[in-house]
Amino acid sequence: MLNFDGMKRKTLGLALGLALAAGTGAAFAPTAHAQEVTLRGASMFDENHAFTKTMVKFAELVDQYYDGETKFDLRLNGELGVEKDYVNFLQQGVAIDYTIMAPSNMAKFAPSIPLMDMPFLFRDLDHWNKVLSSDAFGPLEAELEKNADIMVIGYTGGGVRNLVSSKPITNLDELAGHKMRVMGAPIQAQIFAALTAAPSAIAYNEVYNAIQSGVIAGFENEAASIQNLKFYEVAPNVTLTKHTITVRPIVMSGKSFRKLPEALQAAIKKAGSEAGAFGRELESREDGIKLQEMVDAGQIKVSEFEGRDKLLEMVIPVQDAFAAEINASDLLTAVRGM
Ligand code: MAV
Repeated sequence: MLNFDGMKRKTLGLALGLALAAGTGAAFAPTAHAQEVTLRGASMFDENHAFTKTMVKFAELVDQYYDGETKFDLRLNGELGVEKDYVNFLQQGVAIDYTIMAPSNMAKFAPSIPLMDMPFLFRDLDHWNKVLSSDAFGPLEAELEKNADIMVIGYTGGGVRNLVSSKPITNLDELAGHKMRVMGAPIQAQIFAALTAAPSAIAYNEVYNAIQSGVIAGFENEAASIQNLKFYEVAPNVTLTKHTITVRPIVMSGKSFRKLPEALQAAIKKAGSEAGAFGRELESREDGIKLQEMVDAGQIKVSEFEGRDKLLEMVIPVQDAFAAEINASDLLTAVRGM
């Protein structure tokens, strides 16, 4: 098994994620040395993606804040599946101990959590920053912990999600009936249905083929991931709907966490929060740069969406209804008012 242990191997990259340990059960595995702990993480991307870099940073910080020996076994390139698999693993306390996850991929356990990444929630990066530095999402975290035994130990994200499609979609007429993939949480489909598109929930690792074979005509995503997974090869049109600024919790299985020494638990919480800040700065700073890199490389063509303000109007009632359904109307009002 290829491990990298935090500070000890800073030149992580290439060796990562190559080995598949057959039959790995519990990810938390005390090794031959009584005190040594191995924590397994998972990334859908390679070592260049902000999520992977954030998890590497997390490992370095834990190593810095904890005196004992901790090994980090971070599997890359979707070797352990995609987020909708990770959420099951974390809930059951098997296969992985920590990862970074879209709230909308945790909806099956905690119906309220997708409010965090509901499209058109944030006005701009300042608003997003303000909300993430408050404890506004505390009740949503609590439901996740109670229902799924999954702990939020930090927040990363900061990518802007746009429409990504095989043909240009630049106004409401072109959006009408547009077959597009959305994440699994019902609110995601409801929002895009309200915009008159034809959304369907498809697993992330099936999106590329679904577009290539014409089952769908596009999806929506942020620059870091479009670039990392080369979605531009099948969907070279990016329309700046800017409908989401991503919120991506760094999450850990409660079952794994409780097995750890107290001092390591404390180090993990501190490291999670700081790695989150690192990741937010990184991805939000790189977002526009990555979009431009893809333009310059002739990989994508970027268009504005005519009448973007109209979209906002169309989704407000859907956002309100969702918040009411999960008893979070006050929370939504508070977030909007920040
Ligand atoms: C991007 O790769 C990330 O935001 C990731 O967290 C999501 O799961 C993914 O998109 C997706 O759309 O499913």
